[in-house]
Amino acid sequence: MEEGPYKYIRDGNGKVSRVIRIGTRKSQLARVQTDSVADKLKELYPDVYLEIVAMSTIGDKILDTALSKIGEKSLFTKELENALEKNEVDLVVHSLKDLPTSLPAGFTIGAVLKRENPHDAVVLHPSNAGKTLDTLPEKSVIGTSSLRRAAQLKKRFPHLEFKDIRGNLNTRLKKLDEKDDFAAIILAAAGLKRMGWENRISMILEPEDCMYAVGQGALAVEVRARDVDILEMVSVLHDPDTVLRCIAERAFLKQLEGGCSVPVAVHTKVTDSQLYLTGAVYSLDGSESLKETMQTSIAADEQSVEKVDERAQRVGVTAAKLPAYSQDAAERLGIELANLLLNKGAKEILTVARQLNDAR
Ligand code: DPM
Repeated sequence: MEEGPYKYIRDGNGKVSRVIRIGTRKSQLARVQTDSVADKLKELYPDVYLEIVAMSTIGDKILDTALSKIGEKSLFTKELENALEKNEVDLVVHSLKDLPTSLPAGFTIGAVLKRENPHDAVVLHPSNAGKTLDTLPEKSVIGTSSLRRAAQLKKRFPHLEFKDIRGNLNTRLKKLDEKDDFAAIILAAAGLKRMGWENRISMILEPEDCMYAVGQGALAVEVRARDVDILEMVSVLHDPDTVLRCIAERAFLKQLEGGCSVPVAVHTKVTDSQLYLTGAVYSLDGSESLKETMQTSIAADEQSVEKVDERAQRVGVTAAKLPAYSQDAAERLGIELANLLLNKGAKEILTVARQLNDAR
């Protein structure tokens, strides 16, 4: 067998292959997401041996506190990164929106897969079938512990009340269906779809009502930044439009110094080589907000295709095969939009939101 930290397997003919180990959280959503990436890798690399290693994270263990209150940035990622660091696993599949805009040194996002529907969805208590957020009775309680969702929806639907709901998707649906605490809950459409629960979506929230979180709906593959073999292997999973949209969104959030505990929302689209980014910040009750849109060309000039720095990271993402020009343009767009909002007072709104949330 070969030396080194990796795991190898010898088949019946004596051929030695490296085993690629994929780390995942134990929740059903994490497993489904990891399996979908494993299936794609298996298809692309039929000779590779894949092994899935499941573990619990702090975020899975603390179920009674709102995410935004825990104040630990790498809630769902730390244990998995420790395993990556120790070569116990070679790649980890995450929801991109759970990954901080700056990863700890030594790690990078080696692939961002094609985005699912990034919007939020309403799931009604069975007794409210046929209703919408507009027609739910006065003071109906909506479950979400996302400050972003609550801020936008409070403003738009002032007759509703918002309360925290925690736990993984299975737990939340159970809390909704088996008790009478909530009239409806708000969840990402992407997660519901991946769980096979699309039939529970009663409405998808349009950007006018609720814009989505940075990176929402996209899967990310995190790897050791120095592991060029694995980086090369997973890089084919990158979806170019999704990568550019998410670089712009993450650059926006990073420049605002926001995390998962501030009410920041985005909307992006790519058409005719133009990348559009709408970004917004909100006070906790949504009464104050700042929202702007900017666009940039992401068309890479064939004549001037620069030499790509294979190791370059932008907001944690390594995409060596995508034109550096396009990635730089996307990153600049996010930074410039954030600067525009900061000039209009975004910092004050977010500082107050953070203080009020800490005092809750
Ligand atoms: C983050 C937030 C939430 C998750 C905050 C936000 C939702 C928390 C809540 C950063 N991570 O969205 O404003 O509703 O209390 C999470 C989900 C998914 C990834 C579940 C969901 C699945 C969808 C995806 C939790 N992380 O948002 O319904 O892949 O984007």
